[in-house]
Amino acid sequence: MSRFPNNFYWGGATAANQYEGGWNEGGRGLSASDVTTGATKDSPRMKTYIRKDGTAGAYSQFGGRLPEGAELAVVDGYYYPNHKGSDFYHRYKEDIALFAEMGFKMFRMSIAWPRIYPKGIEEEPNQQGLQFYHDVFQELHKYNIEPLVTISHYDDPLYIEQKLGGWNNPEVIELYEKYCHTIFEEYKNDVKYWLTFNEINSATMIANFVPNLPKDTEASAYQALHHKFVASAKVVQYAHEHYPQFQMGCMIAGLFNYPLTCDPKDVIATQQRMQDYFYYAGDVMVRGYYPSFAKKTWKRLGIEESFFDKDKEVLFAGKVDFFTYSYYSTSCHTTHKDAKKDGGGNLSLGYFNEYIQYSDWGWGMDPDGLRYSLNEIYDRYQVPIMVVENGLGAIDHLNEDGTIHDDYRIAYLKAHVEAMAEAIEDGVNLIAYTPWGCIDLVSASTGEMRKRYGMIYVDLDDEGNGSCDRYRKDSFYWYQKVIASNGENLDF
Ligand code: BGP
Repeated sequence: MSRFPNNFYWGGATAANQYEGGWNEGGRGLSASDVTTGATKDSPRMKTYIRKDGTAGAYSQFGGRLPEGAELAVVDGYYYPNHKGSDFYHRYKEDIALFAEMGFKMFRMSIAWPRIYPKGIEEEPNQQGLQFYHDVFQELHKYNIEPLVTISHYDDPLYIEQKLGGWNNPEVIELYEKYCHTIFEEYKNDVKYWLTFNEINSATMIANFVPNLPKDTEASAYQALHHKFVASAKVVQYAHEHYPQFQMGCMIAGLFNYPLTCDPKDVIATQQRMQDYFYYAGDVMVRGYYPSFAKKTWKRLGIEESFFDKDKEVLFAGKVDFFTYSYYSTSCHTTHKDAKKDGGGNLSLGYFNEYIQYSDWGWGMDPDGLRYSLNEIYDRYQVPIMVVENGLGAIDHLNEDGTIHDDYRIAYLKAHVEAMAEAIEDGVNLIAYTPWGCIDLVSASTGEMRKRYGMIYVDLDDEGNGSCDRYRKDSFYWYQKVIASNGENLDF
């Protein structure tokens, strides 16, 4: 008998900005990822712009600034990997057939807001954009694959970010509501599971990414985050009222931390870090109110409590139905200044853990941490959980005969599937597993193609060269067996 429930959703996850492509087709508008260049793990991605005098330039997305009067723009001479992604826009039928061949029960994808409302402000939605996702959902249903749709995954319309001041402007809440009302009505018969924002808590980690971040920049990130919480709560409430068949979820970046030592100071520092980075957002979205420790953060940042309190009722009325998170790695935290830092990467910003292995991109690989985090989350929230991202970013080699032997990826995934089975035995109500980048796609942190997560290989390199053809990796056949046995046959 399987340790996974019978109706467990096995699947895979993607996001439009990294996978879909077709950036200037079908009436789609621009998003910030369209003006973001490729990079490597050691050099930051850049955003490109045109100055008032017509000259072009670029600044680092970690701490750089747009010069006065300049406008973000696509500039000749730069390469933008997200423009093409993995070309799902033209190849969705082929890809969905491959997902079906693996036995997927669920497919996580996102809708690109600028494909529906190119600038975010239009009165009427873009019909071609609406039609594209109808076609995709139809194709998924042909194979009985349940879509799990992220409404906003790193691709708000550029116009909103650039001309309206982004999420710091409370008017954006209404634009987001309009977008949601449109897609809810349009896809009410196609989509049951929705996630309002991808990794909404990443704003709370901003001080970690940007060295010497000014306090007012951090404060404004928390204010923008509050507007996202309000927007999410409003559309969750709206969905519950109008579409009782919908299940609405949150999506939190799962950076779990351990105390580096048993020094009680490390334990407390780690607890505070988990509160700030993880539970701050989870509590608002699942419990419907800010946790008690939030006040300390607001005070430190000099934001009046009334800024948050005024929306108390809205937040409480828009509690989500289920909890989802991304889980790749864990990190350690300490107050001991001489401790060794861990590998880096876009989420791994803590201290080195000698008990776990690290990937080529410096992400700690820790399947036990998945079991631990599932238990922690379920104890706290008591709602169904989905692990909607997990996986190993690694370099793969395409052999002449079209095979890809990715036993390292199988080992990673196998250990994490085992950890989930253990968590279910611990009593956790886990209902879905959609590993990240089930098909190779552009890395969010580095813009690389060579950092591959997929069970399906996409023949494209970091400069966009290649046939873009798809190949089944060894992990494809392994995952097929896992799904067919409902998580019992993990051999390879
Ligand atoms: C998460 C994002 C994804 C995805 C993943 C892997 O933070 O939600 O969009 O990209 O991380 O990260 P990366 O692509 O940087 O390896």
